[in-house]
Amino acid sequence: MNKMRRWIMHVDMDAFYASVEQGDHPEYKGHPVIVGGLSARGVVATASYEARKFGVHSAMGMERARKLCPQGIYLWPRMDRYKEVSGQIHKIMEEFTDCIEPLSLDEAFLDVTGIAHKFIGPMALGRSIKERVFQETGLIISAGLAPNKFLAKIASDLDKPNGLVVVPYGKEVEFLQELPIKRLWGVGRQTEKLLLEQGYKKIKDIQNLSDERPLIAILGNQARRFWELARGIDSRPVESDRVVQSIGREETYETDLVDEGLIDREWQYFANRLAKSLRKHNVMGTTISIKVRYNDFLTLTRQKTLSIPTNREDVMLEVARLLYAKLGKNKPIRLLGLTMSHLTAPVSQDSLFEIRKDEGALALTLDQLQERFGDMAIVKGAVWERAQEGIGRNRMLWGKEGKLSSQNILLNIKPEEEKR
Ligand code: TTP
Ligand code: MG
Repeated sequence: MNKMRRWIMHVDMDAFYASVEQGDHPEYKGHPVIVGGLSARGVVATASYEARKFGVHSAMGMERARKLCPQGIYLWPRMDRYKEVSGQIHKIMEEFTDCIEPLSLDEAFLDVTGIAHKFIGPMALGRSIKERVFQETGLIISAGLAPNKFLAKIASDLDKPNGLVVVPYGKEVEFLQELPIKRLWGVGRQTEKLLLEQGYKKIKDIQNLSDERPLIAILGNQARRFWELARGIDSRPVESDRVVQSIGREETYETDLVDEGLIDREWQYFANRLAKSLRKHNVMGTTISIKVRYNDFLTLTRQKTLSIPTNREDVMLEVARLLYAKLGKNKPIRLLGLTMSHLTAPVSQDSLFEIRKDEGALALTLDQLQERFGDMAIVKGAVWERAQEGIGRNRMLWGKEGKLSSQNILLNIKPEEEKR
C-alpha cells in the first residue's frame, strides 16, 4: 500500500444490541431477537438479522413488531453490557491505531494511514481488524475502507451484514455515481425533496455539474461542500479528541400529561437532574432549550441563550417555564425535554437572577450527599415526589428496574473542532 495515501476505516457492528444478546445467550443464536422498550409505547432499538426478515426494524413500534414476528425473542436493552462490549471493541481497535473517533456505541472512524504499509492492501487490513474483533468478542463488524470519512461511512453500509467494502483511490466518482442523493451527508428529507424536484436523483446528477453554482439556490453556502462530496472529496480528519456539546434530558410518557401542575413538576425535575449532570461534567452552558411533543406528534422546540453561562437549577427552571408558557398550547403532552448547550468551563459568577449567594454551595453539598446515599436520598420536595412516581409511571422507553436509566440523558458529543 502506498504510504502517503490516507486510509480511513469506518466500522459499524451488525445488529449490535441483538448480537450482544445472542453472544451472551447462545440459545438465542439463529433466532429472531428484538431489543427495545417492551412497554405499550416502546420502540424497537434493534432487531437481529433473523428478525429483519420479518420486516422488523429499528424505531418501529413494539406492538407492530410483535404482530410481524410473534415468535421473536423480546428483550429490554442492557445498556451497561453494551457499553462494556463497546469498550472492549474500542480496546481492540487501539491495537491497530489510536486515531479513533467513536460516533456511537457501535460505530467509529479509524485513521489507519499509519499502519497501511503493514498490510498487502486495504482489504487485508480490514479483514485483519474484523477477525480480531470476532476472535475477542464473537461479534461481527461491517467495515468500509476509503480515502476519506464520507466514502468509508457509505462503504461500511453497502454490504451489511458482515460487509467489507474498499473504495480504491481513483474510483471515488464511480463508486458514488449510482447512489441516491440522500446518501450525501447533510441531505435531510427537505433538501432531498428540493433536489429531486430539480431533477437531481442520483449522485451522478450532481457529479455532472462542472461546479456548484446550479446548487446554490437549493443548498446555499453548503452547495460547494455537497458538490465536493458528490465527487468523493472530503478532507475532514478523524477526530479522536471529543467533547460533550450538549447535555439534556427528555421523557416520553406512557400517559399523556394534561395537568399543568404535573407539567410544571416535570420542569422542576428536569432542571434538577440537568443541573446535576452539568455539575458532574463540570460544565456550564448558555443555551437552554425545551422540547414539547403533543399527543398529535406536533413537536415544538424553543430556546433561549443567556448572556452568561450557568449550571443553576433555578435559572434553568425559570427559562424552561418561560419558554413553555410562551407556547400557549393546551393539548395533551406526550414528551418533554430540557437541554443545555453551548457548554463552557465553569465560571464563578452567576447573577442573572436574584438568588441567594450560598445556593451554589448548597447544590454541591446535595450532590455529595446523593453520591453517598444514592440518587434519591436528598432532593427537594417536588423533585423527590416526581422521582418516586417516575419509578412506577413515567418510565422511559428503556426504564427498567425502577431507575431512570441513562438512556434518557442525552449526551450530544461532537468533535472539538466543530465546537470552536
Ligand atoms: P445501528 O448501527 O444503526 O444498528 P444495528 O447495529 O443494530 O444494526 P446494523 O448496523 O447491522 O444495521 O445502531 C446501533 C445500536 O444503536 C443498535 O443495535 C441499537 C441502537 N439503536 C437504537 O436504540 N435506536 C435506533 O433507532 C437505532 C437505529 C439504533
Ligand atoms: Mg450497527
